[in-house]
Amino acid sequence: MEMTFFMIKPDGVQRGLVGRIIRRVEDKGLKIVAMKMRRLDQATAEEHYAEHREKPFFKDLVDFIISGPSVSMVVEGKDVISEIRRINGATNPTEALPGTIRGDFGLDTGRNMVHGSDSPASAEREIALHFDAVERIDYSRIDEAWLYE
Ligand code: IDP
Ligand code: MG
Repeated sequence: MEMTFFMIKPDGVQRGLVGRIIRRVEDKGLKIVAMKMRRLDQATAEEHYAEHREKPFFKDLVDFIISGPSVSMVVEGKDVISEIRRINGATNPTEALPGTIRGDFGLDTGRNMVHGSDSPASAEREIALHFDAVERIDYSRIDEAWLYE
């Protein structure tokens, strides 16, 4: 089964959307196998967004992501990397379709509430950056036999 790194950014926490966002992940049948709330430190935030280091928005992005608590998860399921990105919606919330998190709750690219890994290589890198292996719980969900054929 595939795994991805999923994060509710500080705006999602401040706006009281944590429960509603997690609900969308659970409703889809995707399994949360690790979860924690913390405030990211500067070095971890810069490493997380390393691919954007040269972009003009990099400093604002890092400042924002460390500005308050965020909720990080490892999520597991069939095609979970692309499924989470579909649930998140397009990067710019004004282009994200209704029914997606960004489409339903956001208006600004710099305040788009959620992060999801964009490839298997990113997922592996981001999971290792944010979680120790012992923080991931290997368990079965009772609905799995009815979710997958
Ligand atoms: P993604 O989160 O949909 O994968 P990326 O292109 O990887 O989008 O960008 C990472 C994050 O950087 C975005 O989620 C958004 O918060 C921020 N970002 C991306 N492009 C811009 C921009 O043009 N202005 C401000 N912030 C941006
Ligand atoms: Mg990205």
